[in-house]
Amino acid sequence: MICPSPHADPAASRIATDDGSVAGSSGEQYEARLIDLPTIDSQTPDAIGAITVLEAPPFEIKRIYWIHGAGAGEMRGHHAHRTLCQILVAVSGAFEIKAVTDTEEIRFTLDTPRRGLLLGPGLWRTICALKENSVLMVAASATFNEADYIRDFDAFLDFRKDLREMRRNIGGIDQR
Ligand code: T46
Repeated sequence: MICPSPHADPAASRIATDDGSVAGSSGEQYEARLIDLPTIDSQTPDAIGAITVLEAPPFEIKRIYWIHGAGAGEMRGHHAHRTLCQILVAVSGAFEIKAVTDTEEIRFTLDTPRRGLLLGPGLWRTICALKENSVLMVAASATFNEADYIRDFDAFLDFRKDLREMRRNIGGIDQR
């Protein structure tokens, strides 16, 4: 299943490594990384399946929602968030997530409930279901607020530019 790219792929497009490290080719660090979630597999013949735990995430969870009912190849997202942090988990099926900056696109595949994708603010994202009836659970740092969305790609590029300038102005402490 190939998910269509919402924008022309930036030249530096790359696929996230399995350990989730996502330093871009420009050296920029993104708040987008895969995290292995502790999983307890059944140890006895009478127990079923496994339990995966999302515990003490790096932000306080204010909202949990799940995306379901998408057909294979169908896409959502096409926006960025100004401040929202999220952890995405494909609790069933599989998704491709693209996180886009002004210079790069990083692709993640979520195909196990044992792993989550931590997505910070300031990243344009698209999500694409890779299988029919996949379910994506999202834990978010804030309640729903439309004002936190950037839904226009040019406005997103302006936002990234401002962010970059702000970071430069604070003395290069944070080079992300
Ligand atoms: C994201 C990707 C991964 C609400 O009223 N409350 C909610 O909590 C949510 C999440 C959505 N909505 C409404 C707002 C829109 O009218 O539902 C409609 C679709 O929401 P959104 O544009 O956020 O849907 P997606 O699937 O494009 O994006 C979602 C997340 O919202 C978003 O933060 O990063 O999944």
